[in-house]
Amino acid sequence: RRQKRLHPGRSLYRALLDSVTLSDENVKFQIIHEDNKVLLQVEICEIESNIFRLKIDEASPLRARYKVPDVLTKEPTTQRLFISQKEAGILVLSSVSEDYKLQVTANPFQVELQSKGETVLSMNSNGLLYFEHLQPPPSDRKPTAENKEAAHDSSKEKQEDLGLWQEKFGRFLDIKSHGPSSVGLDFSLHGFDHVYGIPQRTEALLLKNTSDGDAYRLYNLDVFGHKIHDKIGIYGSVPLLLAHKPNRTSGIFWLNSSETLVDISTKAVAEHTPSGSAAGTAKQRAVPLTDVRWMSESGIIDVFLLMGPTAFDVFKQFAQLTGTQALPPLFSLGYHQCRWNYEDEQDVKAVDAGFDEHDIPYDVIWLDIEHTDGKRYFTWDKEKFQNPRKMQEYLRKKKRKLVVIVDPHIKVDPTYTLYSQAKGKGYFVKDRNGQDFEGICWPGSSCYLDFTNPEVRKWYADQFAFKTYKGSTNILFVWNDMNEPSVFKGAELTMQKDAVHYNNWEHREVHNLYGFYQQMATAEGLIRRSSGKERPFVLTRSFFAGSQKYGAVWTGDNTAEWGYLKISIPMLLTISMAGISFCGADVGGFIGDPEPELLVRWYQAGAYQPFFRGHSNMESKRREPWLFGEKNTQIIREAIRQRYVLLPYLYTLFYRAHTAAEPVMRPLWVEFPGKIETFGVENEYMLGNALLVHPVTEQEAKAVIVLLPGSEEIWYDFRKFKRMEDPGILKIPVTLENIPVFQRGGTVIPLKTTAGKSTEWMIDISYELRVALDTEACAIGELYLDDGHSFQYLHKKQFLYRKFTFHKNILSSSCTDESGQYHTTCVVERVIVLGFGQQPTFVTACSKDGKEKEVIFTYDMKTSALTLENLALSVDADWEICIN
Ligand code: MIG
Repeated sequence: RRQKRLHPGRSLYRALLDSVTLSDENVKFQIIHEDNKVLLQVEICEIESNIFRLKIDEASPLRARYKVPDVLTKEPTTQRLFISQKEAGILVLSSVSEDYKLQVTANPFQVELQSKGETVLSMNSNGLLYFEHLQPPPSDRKPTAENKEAAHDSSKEKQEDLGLWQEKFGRFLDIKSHGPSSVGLDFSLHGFDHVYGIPQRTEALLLKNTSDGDAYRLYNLDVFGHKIHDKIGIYGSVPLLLAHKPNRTSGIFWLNSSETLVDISTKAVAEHTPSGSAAGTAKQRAVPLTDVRWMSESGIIDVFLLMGPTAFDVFKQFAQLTGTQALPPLFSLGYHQCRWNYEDEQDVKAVDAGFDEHDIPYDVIWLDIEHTDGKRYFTWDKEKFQNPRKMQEYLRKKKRKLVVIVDPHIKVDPTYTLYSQAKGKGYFVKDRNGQDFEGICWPGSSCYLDFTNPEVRKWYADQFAFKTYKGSTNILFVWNDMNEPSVFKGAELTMQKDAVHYNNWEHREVHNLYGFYQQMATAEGLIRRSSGKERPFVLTRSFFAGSQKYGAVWTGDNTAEWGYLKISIPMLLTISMAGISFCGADVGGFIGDPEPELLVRWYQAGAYQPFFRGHSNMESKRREPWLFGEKNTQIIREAIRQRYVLLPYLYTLFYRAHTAAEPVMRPLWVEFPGKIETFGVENEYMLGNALLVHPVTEQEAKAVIVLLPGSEEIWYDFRKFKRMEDPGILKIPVTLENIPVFQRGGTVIPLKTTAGKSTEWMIDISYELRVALDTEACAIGELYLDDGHSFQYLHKKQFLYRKFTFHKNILSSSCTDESGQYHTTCVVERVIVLGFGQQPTFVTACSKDGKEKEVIFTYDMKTSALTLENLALSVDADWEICIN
């Protein structure tokens, strides 16, 4: 409300260019507000690989302002900027390469960022830089003339209006003991009218103009039964916005963990382009411009400008700052069966047996809050789970895993060790009076662990040690829920902003980090219980920038309705673009009962999404995949089996996400950055660079309208192998059996030749390579392989990273990364070449040692698919297949 009183116009901030200092790390200068005369310190630096950072803090604050810790993986490596011009109120800074220039205008203060002469973005050009300096509370002020005025300002009426020192929210009173401290800044993105990002909400892929309504909000909240198409933030926040135009992608990363609002407005502006003629006449054309205004409740301004220029560069730049996706253990890419709740040991065994009985693969069964002794996490209900270790041994023999829920609220109960220990050590978040903050959650009265404290995180991590966590084994992994944090009967169902954390920071400063820290501590705990050997799996509901380092996220409590299936695609794409590749939505919809058709369609979509878990609410009917009649069981079985067959490709994509920050699931425009028709597509997506997936999200659909982009591309039906006529917009008939999936010409996809009961049952199953030829009859692809669960790939370089190239009718297998070694007896059994021009006469396979053998093949004239069988070529060796 206070910031919104500042309207676009001439900024009252002026840069004091005399104060400029330049070092290897940064350029610093001060700016002053013409009215209140408060000095702010501006720091600009260039970070290697086309990132610029702008920081604004008070020059001499009354007390330190909150600066988000632990999100950046390290202090970024800076590059020296040069002053290339300093005169008449203008300061121009150049990067070493001279590709980028930052032009600082003194009065009013503005910064413009140019790339090779092209203005990409400017800051404070709408004059919306806003910075509330810290002040002593009105009661402490000496009655000077100026302060009298200030005291008058904070008269009761004004206070209630603007909430400077306290604010009411319903029946809640937020006391702001440090007073107003909000910050804000505007950015103009030149030439851009497509913007994306800033999860999490149930919204479209493209961010909309907010001028006629609410701003986008980043404030982690537990919104049960959230509506579709709402700008309010739900469980997680990543303050990263992406902007795209045909020749450029840029990103703005606003590093602030307090409640944040983002206003967006796109318009067309006239641009003068000097013509070449000597007369110097200027042409005018309308170009788009997007204004983005960020406003945060507190903290400092610390913003990273990710200059791309490609989308993949922006993803890398963001990962350079916040880390890449953790490499998941392979089992966690299988199918997960969850429910609130699987009742007891018998229930777990029965569900497990059901999968085998119905020949449906799955990897993990989940236990929700009811498995505990009265919602005391790290314990078991003694009646229902009398022998949790034995139950886990049973699952282990079946080569399956268990995930249990561990929430951040701790039951107030002096006989509960976790509570009494934490209480004794002072590990809970405090209320504004210094008492342990108590809220209501599942266990009733609860305290909340202060995960912002590193000592608490260490202690918490230790709780996962096998000897401490009774009844846990190394097949048990963890699910962190309710970590926004959710506080029943709290303001907006969360913690009061005036609660107090480690180092006396108020909750308002750290709110959006709470879930991030819990998942960090949990992942650390799972790593530590294995003495650093095993990869953790932790699913979290709340998240922040950088959560990708610790595991997976899901989209929370969706509803079993078609609209939620549909919106899950843009939601997952948005989370993926914000660095978190390992994401998924509850298959079937958490709330309510899906009709069988919806459930089937959801399984078919989920099978081609990164995190694949069926889940359902307590009140909903049982929903195991075999409960909906023979035909539906058959279709769901097939969808899940397709997922398992696809795992080698998916795991390879995760390796790319882990090492090169490429999102596993990505919007079409990322792969086709020059094709404007893809920019808003959100009903289909790319899985890696090779598969285009178009889930069916309409009831009783007989056909879907698919966009196959790229006039120079060839697309193949992934199941029927046939080449699609021409790219463009196609009407594709559908049946309930399948959703449309297409392979892009020019790619090779590694698959397993069949599915098994779980990922661990599939280790020895042979591979198939799906080679889809492009217009030049070429294709390339990769396969990444390791033990699937440990850190040996990292510490001992025990992995295989293979490359498959199809060129001039030769398919060759070679090594992509010689530094890695991993032995497998697994073979490539089958190769299918899609779009092969004519029936070959003979085909041979030769290994590097010169052994040659003839290959059995079949050629299908109708589809032009060439199938090579019984190959038995080692996965870990070089070889060639020659087609004549
Ligand atoms: O508000 O633990 O989103 O997946 O089953 C309900 C019970 C609390 C919310 C999670 C949901 C989970 C449920 N939890």
